[in-house]
Amino acid sequence: MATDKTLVLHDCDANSDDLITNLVLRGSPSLALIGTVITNGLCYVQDGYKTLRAIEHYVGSPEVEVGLWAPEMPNPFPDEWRSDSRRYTQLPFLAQSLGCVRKPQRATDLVRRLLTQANRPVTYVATGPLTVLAEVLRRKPQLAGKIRQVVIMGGALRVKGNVANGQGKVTSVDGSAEWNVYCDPYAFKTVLAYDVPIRLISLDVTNQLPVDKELLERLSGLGKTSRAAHVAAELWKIQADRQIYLWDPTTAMSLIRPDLFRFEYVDIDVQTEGASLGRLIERHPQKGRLVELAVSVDSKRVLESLLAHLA
Ligand SMILES: [Ca+2]
Repeated sequence: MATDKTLVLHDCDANSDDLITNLVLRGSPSLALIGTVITNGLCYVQDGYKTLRAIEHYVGSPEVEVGLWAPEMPNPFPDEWRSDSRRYTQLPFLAQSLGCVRKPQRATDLVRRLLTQANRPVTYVATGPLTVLAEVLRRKPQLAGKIRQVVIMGGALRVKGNVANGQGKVTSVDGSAEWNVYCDPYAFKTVLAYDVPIRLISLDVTNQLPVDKELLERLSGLGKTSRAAHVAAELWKIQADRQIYLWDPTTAMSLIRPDLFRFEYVDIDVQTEGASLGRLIERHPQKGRLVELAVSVDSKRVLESLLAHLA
């Protein structure tokens, strides 16, 4: 493996944008994806695993090591959204590839081993709840030294959140939290306590990047010659009736094209109780945990670059 490539571990929850992000991370010449973790966030983990393997086979990508986190989350995503992962397994073009599924590993075992074995620090791209990373660091804090940066899709700092009453089992929230953090705010809090550089791609920037009709049409066009673009178009078509954004792909693009983002260093904390459970709060300098927050994005160029990666 070329030593100039950034080693990447992708910790995801296998919804459409995670699976597309996984393809982008695999395809980027500057990155080397060493493993993938799937948690029971915005998916049912076994369905998510099957789909990830089927996509891998369909696009002809080399197998990566995959670990699963099967326990339920403290604040699960709505079943209605998680059921999308069942619908992906029924996509006709993936039917043949679904036969190629091997037994997965345990997420925490995989992350621990990959970080231990890595010959240089690893970039940990988290596009779901931080449950697995929190668990790994709690048990083996010295592994923090093997992490170059944790790049997280999560939070809403200067905009409102996307967790609302009436979504699944959610009641009594004030709408300030973002789903990935809300799903396991305790894990997020735990990760903040370790000495690892953190980059946050929050709703503050992903709100500028909706998955709209024009994007789907362009992907469908590219899908005539690119299997990766075909996968992206077909996965997102399943969610065409919901307002979704390029949450996770934007997070990957912040790694591949950081020049298209403007970052600020801010001190943050996370609420772990009450109606603002999972909300991220900015603190006065040195009163919170310093993170690198993306505060603006060149959304047009991020979109073009993403499409180029999928073409
Ligand atoms: Ca996700």
